[in-house]
Amino acid sequence: MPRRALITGITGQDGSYLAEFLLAKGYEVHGIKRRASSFNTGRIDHLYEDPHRPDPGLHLHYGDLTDAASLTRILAQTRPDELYNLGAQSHVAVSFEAPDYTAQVNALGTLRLLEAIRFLKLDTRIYQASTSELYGQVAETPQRETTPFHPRSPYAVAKLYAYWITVNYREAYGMHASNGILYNHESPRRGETFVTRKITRGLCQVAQGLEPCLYLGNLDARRDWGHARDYVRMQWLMLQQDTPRDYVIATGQQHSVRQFLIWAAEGLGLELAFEGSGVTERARVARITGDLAPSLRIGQVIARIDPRYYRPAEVDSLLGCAARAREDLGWQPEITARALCAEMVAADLQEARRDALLRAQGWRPDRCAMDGTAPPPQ
Ligand code: NDP
Ligand code: GDR
Repeated sequence: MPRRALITGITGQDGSYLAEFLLAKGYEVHGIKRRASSFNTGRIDHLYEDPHRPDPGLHLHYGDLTDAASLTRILAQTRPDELYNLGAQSHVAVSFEAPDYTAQVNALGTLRLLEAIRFLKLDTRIYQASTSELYGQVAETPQRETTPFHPRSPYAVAKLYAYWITVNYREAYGMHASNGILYNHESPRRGETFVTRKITRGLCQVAQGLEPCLYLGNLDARRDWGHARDYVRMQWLMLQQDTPRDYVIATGQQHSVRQFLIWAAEGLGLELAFEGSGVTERARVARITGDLAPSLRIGQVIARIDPRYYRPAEVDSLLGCAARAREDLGWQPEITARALCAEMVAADLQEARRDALLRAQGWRPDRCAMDGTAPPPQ
């Protein structure tokens, strides 16, 4: 019998890499997807087989972390050996706009899953997607599993509840439930509004003449960025241990948002010069090598600050120490932040070139793509 895994958040960045990883290991993979008014399975479409074929590896179920009935039904039907709770309202800035919903999904959604597993008496191992945002205003650097938490957003406070309810069910009911305290991890599949993807996608669009300028918030924030592919391997490893335990997962290297912007520009053959400060800071093109940015000229401003992207409470600096993961699990990240940035630029450049080509043929993005015919070239 193949092992059976259930993934919440399978349509997200991590869910898609984890599904790929588990399918390659021979798992029967089940995923929970939300009902949406348009397709939301773009990241896993390449994994999906016709469900009418005998023994498809991947099965999708409609459900929602705010809906205990759907979670209990899916758990009762699938009886998974392993549950990966990756589903979340995962955007920190958005959590200030929708704090109640964020708590419903991120905090109580986790409780609903744990309680359903307890009620159904399942012998399921549980991975909870915890986060470095728990440390928020950091008490020590680098942070490790023993560092005190000080969350700085409704997102992080909701994740704090999820962290502790996972520990509580482990201690109270002997469940095999573990928290992975993961630092930022990115990839070409990263959501377009997180800063790394916003930078790589935005700069590629600017380079291809699709947008005039990229607008960002706090360039001084520092993060410990890794690659999502490295991090899902660790999620699986945690559930293969005899004893459940919580782990920090990080690269141990820290960079600023400004540095990531500089790397992305370098990937396009651009050298940047920064001028101004605070909300007036901007980045100009100082030198161009190669032909990856055909629309740009020396002196052109390609990135500016928009204070709308500042947060009511910021997490200035995060840096993790993954010594426990290294010692217990033999885990080491393989991809550096710089290589990650290069991979993201390469993927976004391909997309921007395609869009530039379409635009040259008369396609205009100011018209709903679903309306069919594009307006005539101007
Ligand atoms: P994404 O935002 O890419 O994916 C989130 C997933 O959760 C999507 O599949 C989304 O569905 C689903 N989801 C959102 N709301 C609900 C809901 N109400 N019910 C069911 N599913 C829902 O996040 P990542 O893949 O980057 O992150 C995975 C997890 O890890 C998240 O819990 C995140 O908070 C956590 N984390 C992420 C880190 C990172 O750097 N990436 C670091 C630390 C923790 P849909 O596709 O329909 O929107
Ligand atoms: P984060 O990721 O909040 O760390 O949460 P994000 O990429 O959104 O922000 C990182 C830092 O960049 C600064 N920043 C900007 N951020 C965004 N989104 N847009 C901007 O224009 C911008 N300009 C500067 C932010 O202020 C911040 O300091 C991610 C998510 O994946 C969470 O789910 C996860 O838990 C944590 O990482 C670890």
